[in-house]
Amino acid sequence: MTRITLSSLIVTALAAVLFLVPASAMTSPKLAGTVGPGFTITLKKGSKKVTKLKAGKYTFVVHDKSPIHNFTVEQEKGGKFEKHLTPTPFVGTKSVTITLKKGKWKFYCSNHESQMFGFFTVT
Ligand SMILES: [Cu+2]
Repeated sequence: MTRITLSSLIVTALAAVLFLVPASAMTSPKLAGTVGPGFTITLKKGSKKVTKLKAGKYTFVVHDKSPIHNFTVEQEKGGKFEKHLTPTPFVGTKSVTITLKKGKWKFYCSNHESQMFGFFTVT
């Protein structure tokens, strides 16, 4: 009887831990990235353009509206990180959670980097 109770407690505790992990990931603030359909790229939090953020986890919800563009995030100063959140032929919406560390960050389309880019600072 005691054994059954203990093991069921352990199972319950494990289940709680397993549920907590995705739950905490889902609570990270959302940033909305949009690229295309023209030669434009933006990153917003709510209705405001992102220029400064506190270090931490953020979920980038990227709306890629063109097969010729991609949405790439790179840490330029303070560390190394580079990731294509959406690849070039992809069209649609993707969510990617990234831990932003202190430094200067850039988001851009790697195919048209000289005209499609923006910066934000993480403090
Ligand atoms: Cu592009």
